[in-house]
Amino acid sequence: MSPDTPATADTADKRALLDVLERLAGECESALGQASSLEDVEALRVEFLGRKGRLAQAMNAMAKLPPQDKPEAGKAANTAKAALAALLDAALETRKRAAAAAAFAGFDPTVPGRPPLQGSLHPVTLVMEEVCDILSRLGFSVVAGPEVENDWNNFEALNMPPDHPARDMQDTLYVTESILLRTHTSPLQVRSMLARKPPVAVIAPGKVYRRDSDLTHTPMFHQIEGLLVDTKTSMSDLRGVLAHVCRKLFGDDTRLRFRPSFFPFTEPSAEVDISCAICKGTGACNGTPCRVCKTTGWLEILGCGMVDPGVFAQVGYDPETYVGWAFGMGVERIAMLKYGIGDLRMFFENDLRFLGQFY
Ligand code: 2NM
Repeated sequence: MSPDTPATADTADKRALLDVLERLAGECESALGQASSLEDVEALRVEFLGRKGRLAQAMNAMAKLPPQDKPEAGKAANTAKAALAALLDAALETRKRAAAAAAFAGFDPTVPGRPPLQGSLHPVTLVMEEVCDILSRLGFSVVAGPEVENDWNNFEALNMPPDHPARDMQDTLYVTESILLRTHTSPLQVRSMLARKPPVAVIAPGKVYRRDSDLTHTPMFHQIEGLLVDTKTSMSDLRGVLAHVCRKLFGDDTRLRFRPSFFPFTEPSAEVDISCAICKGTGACNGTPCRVCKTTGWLEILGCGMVDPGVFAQVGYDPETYVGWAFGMGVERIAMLKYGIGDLRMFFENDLRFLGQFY
């Protein structure tokens, strides 16, 4: 259109629309100059390119132009749209870069990383592994089995028929009349005898459950029991094995003392004390009374005995042919003595400051 062409209503409309389209990019650019955030840029994209935005409004006006004006206006609209899109995309990109740079401001990639927290074994686990290791080297096999047991494996086979008074001291959680949480690991020895022919030498570590809860008892604790059955063995073999285990655990100078005791599944039975690992059996440390052994010089550490012939009869071993011995110890108690832990509750509080101290 030359400047001297007379302005009709139609050409004025076209001129006005082309002016609007030509100004859009410039206006968007100056508005972007004030837009500092990603959200500001997005708002401008809606304002200029949105479905009801300023470009869309201009396109609506274009619909009213006479047909011969539409191609020129359409071209100008496309040019404006491309220019707006380029401006907004570029603005978005620079804001994103700035945000990323700000997020890394003050970040020093040469600073060494924080070391991950390294786990450690629970002192109860450590003692169980150590005792199993010591006895494995002597030829014992380590056995495992269910914590939910039947009455026969837990009591009857071990000379504790229904109503036997020894059951009172081992009350536990019953699942049914005859299914219960095992009160000791002895059912593992019963299972081993049923599954194997003598000679049998097994060691049974694991969790056990009793209705007991005070400063020195928890409803769940850990035991390790050992069993040896052969045609010829005696209490002196038992004593030799236990002396070896105790000296490995507490030091070569550890002395042992056997006291007569009673268990339903052994006869004779004994309780074993070791010389106090803290005061070396003297009852005092640097002139002050030993708190660990309460000045006696001895620490009770396990129970043991010759397997009662009645137990052999229950598992189908001929009591005239076979003899055997067994022992059992509480793992928490051993761990307390070995590591000098004063309070049983520490084992179950899961305080990492405590648990991280054992290797
Ligand atoms: C103990 C003390 C004495 C023991 C006995 C048996 C079995 F199955 F052979 F009869 N297992 N464990 C036993 C003997 C356990 O714990 C203090």
